[in-house]
Amino acid sequence: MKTVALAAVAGLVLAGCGGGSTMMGTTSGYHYSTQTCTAPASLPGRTVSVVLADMGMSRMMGGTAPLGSRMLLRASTARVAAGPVTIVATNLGWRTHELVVLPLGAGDPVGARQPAASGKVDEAGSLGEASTSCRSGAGDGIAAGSVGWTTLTLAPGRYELVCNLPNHYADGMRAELLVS
Ligand SMILES: [Cu+2]
Repeated sequence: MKTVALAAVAGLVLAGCGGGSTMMGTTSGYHYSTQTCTAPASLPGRTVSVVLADMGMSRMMGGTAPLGSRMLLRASTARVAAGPVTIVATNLGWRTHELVVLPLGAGDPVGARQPAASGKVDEAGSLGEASTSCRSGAGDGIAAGSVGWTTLTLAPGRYELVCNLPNHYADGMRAELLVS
């Protein structure tokens, strides 16, 4: 079930990229790492699968990502029922990524947060994050090829799923999640 959802998201990603890349390819599309771990088969609540990826980079590129790097964050669904939700974030890119759930005010567009000089956006009001490899909860980030997850109880409202590593938000790693 989870694999099917992930494949569907990956399909979206490839379509959005205009094709030309294969699941394992690095030639012209987003990089897809070989997965080193998976989330548990049974997780509480509804599951939202999120793919984290980047392109135009290589394993040799460390440090802070420059502005203008091409990255993406895609969720398997844009809407989920209120209550317990487990967000499973799979990092298919070269770089380390993370998934933070921030509240989004009524009328606030996705992607409008202003990053500080650090390249990060304010995490005030954060509902939680998946930012550790092969485990649940917060940590130093989800390594390339790894999966992180977190279970949250979400009230109805709008949320923004973001990767808040320096410059990643500005580089496109954000998506709306509507909870109803
Ligand atoms: Cu990121």
